[in-house]
Amino acid sequence: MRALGRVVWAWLLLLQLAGASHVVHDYESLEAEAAAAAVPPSIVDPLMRTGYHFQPRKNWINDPNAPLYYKGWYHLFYQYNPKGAVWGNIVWAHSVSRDLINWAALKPAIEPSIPSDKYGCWSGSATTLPDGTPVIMYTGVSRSDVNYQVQNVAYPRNTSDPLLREWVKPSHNPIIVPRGGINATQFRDPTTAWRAPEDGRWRLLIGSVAGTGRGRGGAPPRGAAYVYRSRDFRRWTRARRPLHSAATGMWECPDFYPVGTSGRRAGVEASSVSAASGKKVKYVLKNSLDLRRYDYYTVGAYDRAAERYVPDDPAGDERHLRYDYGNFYASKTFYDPAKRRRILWGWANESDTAADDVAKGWAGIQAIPRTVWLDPSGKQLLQWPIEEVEALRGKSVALKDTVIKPGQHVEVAGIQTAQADVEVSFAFEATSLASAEALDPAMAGDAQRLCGARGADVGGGVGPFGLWVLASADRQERTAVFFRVFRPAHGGKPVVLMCTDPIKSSLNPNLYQPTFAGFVDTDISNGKISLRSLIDRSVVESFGAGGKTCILSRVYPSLAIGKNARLYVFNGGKAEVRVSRLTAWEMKKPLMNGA
Ligand SMILES: *[C@@H]1O[C@H](CO)[C@@H](O)[C@H](O)[C@H]1NC(C)=O
Ligand SMILES: *[C@@H]1O[C@H](CO)[C@@H](O)[C@H](O)[C@H]1NC(C)=O
Ligand SMILES: *[C@H]1O[C@@H](CO)[C@H](O)[C@@H](O)[C@@H]1NC(C)=O
Repeated sequence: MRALGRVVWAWLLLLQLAGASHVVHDYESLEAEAAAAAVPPSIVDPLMRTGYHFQPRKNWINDPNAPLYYKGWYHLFYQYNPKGAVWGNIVWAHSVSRDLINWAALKPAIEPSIPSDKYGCWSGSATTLPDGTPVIMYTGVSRSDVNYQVQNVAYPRNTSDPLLREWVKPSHNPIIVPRGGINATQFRDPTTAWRAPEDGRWRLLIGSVAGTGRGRGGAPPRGAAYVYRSRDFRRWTRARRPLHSAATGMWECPDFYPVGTSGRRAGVEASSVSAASGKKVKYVLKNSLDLRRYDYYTVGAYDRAAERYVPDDPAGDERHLRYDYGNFYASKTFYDPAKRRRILWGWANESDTAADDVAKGWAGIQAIPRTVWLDPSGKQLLQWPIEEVEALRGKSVALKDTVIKPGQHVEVAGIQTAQADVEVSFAFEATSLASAEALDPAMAGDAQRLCGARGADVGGGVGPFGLWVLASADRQERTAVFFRVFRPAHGGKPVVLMCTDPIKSSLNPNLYQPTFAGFVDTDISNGKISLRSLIDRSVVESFGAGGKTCILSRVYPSLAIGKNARLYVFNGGKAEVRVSRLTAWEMKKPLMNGA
């Protein structure tokens, strides 16, 4: 796989040289800026580059595209700039893997080559046809002046090739164009199609806005997911009304899929569900909100006859359930037939400056793929890193039954923790819940604001307790991942907040370091809660309460790099907290696209 990677990278290098004269103006000025700016040396330290998260050897990446499984291989395509570390010149880069962890880069699968994608090959999805052939549908930009968006298809040239190295664009492209009042500049990111067994027709969604795309009276326009139907995957007609819409601005990268209601982890393939199948499912509709730059979802019902989706919670579109409360965008799921699970891929951008990215030569990673399934409550999803990532675990250390007194911290020593997988179970006396902080009603609906006001260093009652990761020996630098428990003003069950606080994560002042937070819908009355954090040099990906609340944060320490990175458990509350069990593993490096 390595040799393969090298050939491909040599090829990409050629491409880069050949295309050097077309480098966009933006990029040139950023390069000059990078040279002039004082980029802190730690930013370009190779020990800051993530190791087991998906990324190419260099350059800019964004959305994951068309994840699929074919003849023993997982495929991931993604938005990629072959010419630099900022957005532009986008092609569909292509990598293959046996296990979703070790990756080999192939040559780009889709590049601008026809009139209907001449100015851009943007995001899209794959659908497996009944004969097993995967087909990709993606957004092409066909006019440069207004970013005019249409949808194209591409098929494998050789279905005997498990690596699907070559993709052909049939001459009937584009196959969907913005007609009937659709704003052509806001019409993109087709989903995987599903086929209703009742009538044999395919359906898919395209992200857009309702009407002209202008909001009323200063409100954001209505984001919409339009349904297109086809018998032959070639002629598509739009259903009159969108599957769903809400006044949250342009919807990018919609995703729509069934989840089983049994509480089990098994995934459900969308075309296997029909009125007659007897499968007990709910549906998830996810949209990437262009205005807010986060991925929001609701759980609800799919009315097949009306071709409409109805969230279970009528206020769901405004309640803001998110896959991840940190840097996580343009995500997409696929059904993995090999292990019968649904897997979520999402893009995490950088939090440093564009000039830093140019100096580093790379920008963007994909989060560790997550298995997603419906929580037994039926109200939200659960997410957990795919089991394959555990194959990277090496040397480990453990803590057992360790009490962390109020105001104290304990170091987890004995392994390197710049790249680690940490699982911890916390416990406290249920009686200490009486000492939990009162919840300010003004912030009861806004986790991020609450955590901004009650960060890791503000003393509390029950919590803040959790981990300091990527910490320097003197703890001057540290990123806190923690919980805090609140008593609601009018009684009721305690409210649990999960936060990542990077305010002290680096001495470098030029970073975007917001506090990320989400509420955890869990019953804490038994005094127990768990946390898992995947640490990979400049990313910390955390899963609270078994995957109920997830937060991915990018951090760039200037001291806590490589062997100097430490890990601690801390307790900033008044109540004693016990670590029932903590295990931390060093993480090994997988094959990563020839890097
Ligand atoms: C198709 O792929 C198979 C498997 O990689 C290969 O043996 C065969 O030569 C390919 N056919 C063509 C026409 O490229
Ligand atoms: C289409 O959307 C763009 C925003 O991308 C907006 O500027 C433009 O006014 C819209 N066009 C029409 C006809 O409403
Ligand atoms: C990631 O970068 C930060 C800092 O530049 C921006 O504020 C975010 O909008 C951006 N996220 C996405 C999804 O583009």
